[in-house]
Amino acid sequence: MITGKVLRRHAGGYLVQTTETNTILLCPLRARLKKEGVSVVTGDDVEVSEVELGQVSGAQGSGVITARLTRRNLLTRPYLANLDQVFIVQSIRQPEWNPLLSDRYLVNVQLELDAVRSFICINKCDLAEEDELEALRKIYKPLDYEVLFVSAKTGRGIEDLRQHLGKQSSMFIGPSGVGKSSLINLLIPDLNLKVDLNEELQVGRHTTTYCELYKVPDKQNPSSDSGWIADTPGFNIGELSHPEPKDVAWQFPELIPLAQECKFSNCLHIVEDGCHVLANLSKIAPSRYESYAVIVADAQNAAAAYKETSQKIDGGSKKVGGGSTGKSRVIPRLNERFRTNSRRKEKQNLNDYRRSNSIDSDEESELDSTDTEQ
Ligand SMILES: Nc1nc2c(ncn2[C@@H]2O[C@H](COP(=O)(O)OP(=O)(O)OP(=O)(O)O)[C@@H](O)[C@H]2O)c(=O)[nH]1
Ligand SMILES: [Mg+2]
Ligand SMILES: [Zn+2]
Repeated sequence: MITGKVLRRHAGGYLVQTTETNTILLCPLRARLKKEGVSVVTGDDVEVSEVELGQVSGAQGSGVITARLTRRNLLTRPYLANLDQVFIVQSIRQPEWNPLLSDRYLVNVQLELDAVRSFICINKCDLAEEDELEALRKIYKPLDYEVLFVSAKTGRGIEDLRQHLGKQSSMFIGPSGVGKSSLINLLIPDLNLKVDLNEELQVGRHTTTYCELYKVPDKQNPSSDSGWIADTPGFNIGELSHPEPKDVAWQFPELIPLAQECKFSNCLHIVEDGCHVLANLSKIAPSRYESYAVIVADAQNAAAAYKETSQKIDGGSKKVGGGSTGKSRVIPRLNERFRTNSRRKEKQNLNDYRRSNSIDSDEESELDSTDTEQ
């Protein structure tokens, strides 16, 4: 049996690197798997058959994916499977360090990938003063997040980063233009990933457009098994799905012990009476509490907007039939303009009309109409 790792989507199939020989094969998904709705994403381990060697589009041969092996985990934004650790990459300048971004990525990764370790990797350190870097480390280190200072320009911290990558499956995640691809180019000689050539740009240009996995060589021992790193397209927090407001505090390690002492168990630590977090704000880094409050507020707004939309949809449908059997159907409600009055509505109108004109019910029986609305 041949197994391999999915590097990325390519030309109607996937590039798969075989485990034994490191051969890169272009493999479509077997039709049966498609029918069964089996999804395959970058990072998945798969079984391959019908292997034929020889140059094909961007690969050393071809094959067919016949099974997806068990997935350890799956991140949905971006789609990546089987991760051991995540490096949240931001630059200190160009674009400017943004605490909310890192905190929002941390919350998302923690919620989706329970047991996966996150690192904060600050790039373009050649553009910063040491004390501002240390100030950031002081915020995150006590929370058990390791902070790495690197520069793809000067090479600072690259070997330390390589040590941390080790033999694990890792990914770089972060906004566009922070230097994710530049760092991978330093880690893997001869790779030459496309990077943005305009160094002064304050916002990225989305140079990387798909997720791809690369093997990172171990410099000390090039023949030994190495780890994987995924380069990903930069994206902003607006593209992430919102957590439930009540789940956010559990993703802030410094809030958890304080939150246990709040008066109400459903306290969101924003305005509530008897909130132990609010009473102890001096113990939390201001940028971290600010991030927490913004993430909760955004999540609440998203939940309210969703509720409003779903109510609007409900208002546009109605239940019909079923009686006491509970087998009613939901059908769309006709727009007011196209609706004929129901018999009940007609009777009501008629009674109103009779009352206001003092007419006896027997006299006007021909005013009854039929119900044409379903
Ligand atoms: N000064 C400085 N510039 C850097 C450093 N690392 C990367 N850059 C520059 O930053 C720009 C963006 O780098 P990329 O590697 O394309 O960034 P990216 O994160 O991959 O961006 P996307 O692919 O758009 O998500 C390029 O012009 C790099 O030359 C660094 O350490 N210092
Ligand atoms: Mg890139
Ligand atoms: Zn509270």
